Amino acid sequence: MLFMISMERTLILLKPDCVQRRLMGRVISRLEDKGLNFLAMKMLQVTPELARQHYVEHIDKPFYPALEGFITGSPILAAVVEGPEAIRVVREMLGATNGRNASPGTVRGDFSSSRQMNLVHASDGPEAAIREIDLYFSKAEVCNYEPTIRPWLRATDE
Ligand code: FUP
Repeated sequence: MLFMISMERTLILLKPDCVQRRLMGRVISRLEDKGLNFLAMKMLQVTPELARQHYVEHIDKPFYPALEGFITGSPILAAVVEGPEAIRVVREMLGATNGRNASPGTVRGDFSSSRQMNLVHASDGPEAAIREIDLYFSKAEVCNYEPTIRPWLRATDE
């Protein structure tokens, strides 16, 4: 049967450390090399209000003030990425939250030695993905297209 694997969209943020360390291209290349499809992308500076909306479940945690200072301190790149099971696949490509615990071969395992400065955010589930994509992008900013290379990325039943 066609389309048994769920096509998903996820929000990724290349955080201030990723931008400042000139790692954007390498992270984007890893996701493109995997066969994921970029549907939207923009740079912005996160405001304290947007930070509070994004990290709403962490607002009362002791580390929140430092996290807000970090995420609002310098520009980020936000993007929407699509692919089969993209939410899980991207999270696994990033590795554990703390770069010091992340496996070699993952983005954080290869490039981060920090819990806070872990380079990239990715949505952790389908509801978070919808909520977060909506926080950063209008409907008109998300391009809906089928990549022409599609037949060479996966079999027709996946
Ligand atoms: P993740 O789902 O991997 O983004 O991680 P969490 O939702 O657990 O945490 C959100 C962000 O808070 C992470 F990017 C790292 C940061 N953080 C800290 O700065 N200090 C902590 O003690 C825990 C998390």
